[in-house]
Amino acid sequence: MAFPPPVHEPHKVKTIRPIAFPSIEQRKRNLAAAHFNLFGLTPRQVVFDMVSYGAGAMTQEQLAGELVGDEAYAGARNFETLNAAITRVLGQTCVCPTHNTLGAVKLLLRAFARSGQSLPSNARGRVDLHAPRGIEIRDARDRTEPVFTGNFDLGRLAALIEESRPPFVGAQAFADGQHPFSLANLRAVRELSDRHGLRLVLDVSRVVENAWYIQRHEAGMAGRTIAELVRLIAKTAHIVLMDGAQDPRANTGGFLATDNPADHEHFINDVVVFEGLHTYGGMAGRTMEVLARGFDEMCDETTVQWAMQQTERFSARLRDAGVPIERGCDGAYVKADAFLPHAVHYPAHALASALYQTSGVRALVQGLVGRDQLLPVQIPRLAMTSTQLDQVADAVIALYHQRQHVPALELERGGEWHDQLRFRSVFADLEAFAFDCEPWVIHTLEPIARTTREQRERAIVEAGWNTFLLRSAEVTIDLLTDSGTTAMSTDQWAAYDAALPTPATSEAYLEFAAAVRDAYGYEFVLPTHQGRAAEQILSEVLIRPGQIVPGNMYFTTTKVHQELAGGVFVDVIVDEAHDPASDFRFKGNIDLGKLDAAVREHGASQVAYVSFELSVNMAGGQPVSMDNLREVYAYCGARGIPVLFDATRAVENAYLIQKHDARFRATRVKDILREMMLYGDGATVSGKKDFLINIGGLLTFKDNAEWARQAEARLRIYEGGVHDGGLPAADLAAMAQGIREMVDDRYIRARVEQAVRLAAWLEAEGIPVVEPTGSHAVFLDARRFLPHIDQDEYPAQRLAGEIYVESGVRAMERGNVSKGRGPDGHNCRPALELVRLTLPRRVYTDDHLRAVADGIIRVWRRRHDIGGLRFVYEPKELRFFQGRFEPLAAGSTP
Ligand code: P61
Repeated sequence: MAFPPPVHEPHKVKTIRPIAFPSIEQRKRNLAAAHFNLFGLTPRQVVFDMVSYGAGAMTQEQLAGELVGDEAYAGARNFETLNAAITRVLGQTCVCPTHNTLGAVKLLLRAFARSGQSLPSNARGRVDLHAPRGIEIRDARDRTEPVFTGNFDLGRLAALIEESRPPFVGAQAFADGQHPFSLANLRAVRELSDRHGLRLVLDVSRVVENAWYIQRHEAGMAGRTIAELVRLIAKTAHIVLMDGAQDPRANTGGFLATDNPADHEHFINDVVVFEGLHTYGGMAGRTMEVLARGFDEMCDETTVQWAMQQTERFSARLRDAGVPIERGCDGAYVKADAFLPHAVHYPAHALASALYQTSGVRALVQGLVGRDQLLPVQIPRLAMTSTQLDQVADAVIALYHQRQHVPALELERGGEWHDQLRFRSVFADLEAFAFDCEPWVIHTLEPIARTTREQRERAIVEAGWNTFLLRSAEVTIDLLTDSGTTAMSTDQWAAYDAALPTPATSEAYLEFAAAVRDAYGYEFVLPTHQGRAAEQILSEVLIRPGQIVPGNMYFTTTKVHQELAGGVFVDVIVDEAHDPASDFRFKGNIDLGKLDAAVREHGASQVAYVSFELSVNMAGGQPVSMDNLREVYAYCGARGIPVLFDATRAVENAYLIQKHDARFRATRVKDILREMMLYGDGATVSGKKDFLINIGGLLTFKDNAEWARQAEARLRIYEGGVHDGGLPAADLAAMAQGIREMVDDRYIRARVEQAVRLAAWLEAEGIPVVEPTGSHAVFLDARRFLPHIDQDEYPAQRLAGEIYVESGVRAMERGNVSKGRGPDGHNCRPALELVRLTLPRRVYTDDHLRAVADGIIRVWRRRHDIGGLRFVYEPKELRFFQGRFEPLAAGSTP
């Protein structure tokens, strides 16, 4: 094979669409209301909508294109862009735009065909459009061809042409979604058409999939790129037409294109009657931009390989389980009559209803009634993860195992088209299928860097072996941080766009304050531009110079602000937190003995507050238990010591309580969080984590009006208005929506369990990671990974660099370099010498993370050849950000 299959998506997730998960009771009600015809269901009533048409994910370039539609009536620049893209990709120079593919078919038939004629074709799907016009489609497909099942039977085609003198020959790339042709056959069809003076009209809506098939299976084509093949296919026809909602991943749009100006003239004179002007054809300017960008992107080799591999894997999973299917270029087409032999009438509807009842998956029966008994289970292009697709396949398989219980449907109201049908039925006792996957589908995606090892070797040297100094354009999978790297949801973007700006009080602020009060139960809400700003204000309000601030392990910015306010940080975290091999479940806990000792030594009045971080970052994302929260609060309450949370990752902590504390297993994360917050007097939050946003922070107090007053006084001079904290209303609105989304049980489970899976893959190879897996990251223990490197030669820093060189994955050192030097000028040599692989929220799939694991496993296998580093440039403060190093050879340690 010329192109090895990619092991993960060549893109990451940019924005997501949340999925609804209707309960089985809701699904039954919905089914009854829709008369057992899934056409009547809306997307919010389904879990996965398995249709490819217009449901694909866009790239960020396409999304940007939506906003550059000039929406001119005449001579739109967007049409020029589209025309150029079509010419570049397909080759045809004369383009006639249409509102969608139906518009293109309409113009084509008006130009060349009339009622009573017949058309030879390799596709039956188009029957739906031709039969009502009195034009008959004559099947010319070669039924004996095993591989290129969309090939024309040339003898039959010749006979049909002789017999009925058709107006043109109609061909479809990947006909009906199931039947690809070979280039050789298409060329033979062209020759035959030319010989008879007929045009070959080709529907290229799924040309990319057909090109992939040719690349894979046609002799001599393996070395051709998808782009080359697409052009060869398109240039074989006299006229091409396309559905913009297929390969170019627009949500509508279409066109006819040709090199023949006379044919083009036909189309553009008719387009004004039915579609719009010849320079927009019934499309919005933005649609033309999305389409044009989709054209340029659709032949991207790796993306095509990835999408087709997903399709193959999906079909194979079903076929291996015995489910009767036909291959589809965009999914699997289930043979409903073989699946449900006892449902004689409308088996596809019976199957679709049962699948929806058991799992919430919608597969749609469309078009004219009576064509075939196939139920297409199509994959929306690039919108789903492999984990999700595996589970959709499993849902179909689970139904297959209980197929004899699926009831037949009784026709209540007939019709010619599937959308008209209504049925009556009963609900059988079918076992439900429960999804456990990302509760979103991909809305937009962002291409990621593809680099060679040589490029990465150069990049790491240029970055002085410091991953902070790598350019993101050089990074394939970026696990530097989960801070501000979230993929926002479409609901967040909607709120962002709708927010009204003002330097006074915005609705967005009121929404934000309401969301915070609902999530935490605290009264006073002060927005800040990010977490460290809240930390500064809190420290200034609560710390008197000379006071101590006991806390469960330091965080860099938190400690800096406590010290700037004159406080002294005292670490009171449990000892287990410093031992990466200890599997104690709640390593974030405060050791009450240590806390009591500090209070006794300094006196309660000398304790500013207890700084209580949830899901402790520097310890490895380790949670605090509910009991510990309660005990610390009771202890402090009795002594008049305030408890202030760093609630940056409080939701993740709440999830780990739900998972590991049997008493909370059935409690929603939202309720656990509320209970946790009872045991504190206020909190700072870096919103860039839990809140699912890219910028923002929060300072909040439970009920202390005086603290709030003092904090507001500082907010005005440091940050912005008291009702915006320096954030635009738009960001506040997105943050308010993020706060509502963060406590969704499915979301937080999917997020934290991703880290658990990554850690398990590494541990299976014996790679030392911090136990137990934390909430937001997997931490590699560099001391045990590279035991031959002295800590003063920075094993974690080197390991992060090696991981980048090996795999293009960026991680962060959290060890000797980060901790810095003590007052005596020596390195602190902290107990934890770690590399953090931090997981951004909703951005990477399990396939990305599998590739991360495989890369680290390769480093592990050559670990003995890896040496340390030495500083060549060392800043005084926070040296980990800007420091530069050079490598030492393995074994050079004195
Ligand atoms: C991170 F290398 N965290 O984990 P701000 N509290 C907590 C945080 O995790 C946190 C902040 C407060 C980052 C970014 C970061 O030395 C570093 O919104 C528990 O970033 O101001 C931030 O919130 C500060 C990375 C920060 C660092 C400082 O990647």
